Amino acid sequence: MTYLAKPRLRHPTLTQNKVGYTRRDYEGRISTLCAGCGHDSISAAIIQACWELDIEPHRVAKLSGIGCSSKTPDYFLGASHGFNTVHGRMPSVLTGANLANRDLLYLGVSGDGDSASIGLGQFANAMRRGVRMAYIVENNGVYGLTKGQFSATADRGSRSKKGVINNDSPVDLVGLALQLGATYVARSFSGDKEQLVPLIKGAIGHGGAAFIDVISPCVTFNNHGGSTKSYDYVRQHNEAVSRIDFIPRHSEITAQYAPGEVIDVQQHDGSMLRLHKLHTDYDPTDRYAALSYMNARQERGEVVTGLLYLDPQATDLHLSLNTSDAPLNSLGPTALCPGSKALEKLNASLR
Ligand SMILES: Cc1ncc(C[n+]2csc(CCOP(=O)(O)OP(=O)(O)O)c2C)c(N)n1
Ligand code: SF4
Ligand SMILES: [Mg+2]
Repeated sequence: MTYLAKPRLRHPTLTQNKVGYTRRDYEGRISTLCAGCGHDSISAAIIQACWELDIEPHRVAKLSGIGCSSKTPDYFLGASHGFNTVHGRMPSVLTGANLANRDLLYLGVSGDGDSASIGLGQFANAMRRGVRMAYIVENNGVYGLTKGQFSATADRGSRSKKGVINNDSPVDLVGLALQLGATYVARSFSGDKEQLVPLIKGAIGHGGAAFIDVISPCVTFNNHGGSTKSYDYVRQHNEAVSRIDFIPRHSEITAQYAPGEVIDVQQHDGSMLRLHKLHTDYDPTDRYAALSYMNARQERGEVVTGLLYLDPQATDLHLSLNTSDAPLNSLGPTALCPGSKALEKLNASLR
């Protein structure tokens, strides 16, 4: 048996959100991952974020590749659309689905092997083209599913469980996302739900390519001394540059702050992100300053977390391609096939 269904029995007094669902309605099957795996905490954060956002589960499409991380969509949002694609190919399948139906909210779930090794080209192009989605990489520095080989995000000098030293330079997905044009870039830690839940909410409400790199320790293959993706290492080196409050649409904003202390950004869906700067020298609206700050801190072994970059004017692929507002499956024959006269006109324009 490869999965375990959850019993449907639920307590009648469970709190419901504004659309009438309990938190249980956002869960999936029982996880078969190793006990203590960071990925399960990320699933819990996604469940929490979607429940608090009052999202109707059928409005979400969750897509993933292959890996322990890519298995996780089975463990949350059991009533949503889902597509477990081929290893490293989630971004292109998600792009196609998104172009066919922009009404859904897209969650791309991937691993460091899935996105930084085999799927690096796919990751890069999804970021570059501004595909609207919340792209979450559950980053443990190893290929967990195939028994713990170093992945492309493993830091140079880090040590495997068997004592092998990694001599290769790491791929920094956050740095790449910044360079390639992602308009919402964050890093978090699976052990910090307080930070992760608002970051996921912000990514879901964002109007373009939103990327979150979540350090997510693999307890079975990469949680020892010498690993830079272990619980201990990340707890000791975690340096948060910002804290965000997610303010839902139509909520009253009451607290006042001194100028420079917070940055308020209106999101695509009408919600507001209030960014509290924890480091005064960090500017999350300047892509290149953010990149150089991150590089400098990374050199010192720090794991910089928080909302690292946000473009308040984000746009997405639909805008640049001028696509139909309505999902393709809702278009009638006349819209889909405008007839021979329209075809002649189009051909003439291309001669
Ligand atoms: C085309 C292809 N190549 C290789 C594999 C074998 N494979 C399965 S999962 C995986 C790596 C998964 O690593 P990651 O994405 O980091 O996920 P994790 O298990 O660590 O969460 C590999 C190499 C595969 N399934 N398909
Ligand atoms: S092998 Fe690692 S990544 Fe996979 S479920 Fe176990 S702890 Fe998680
Ligand atoms: Mg991995």
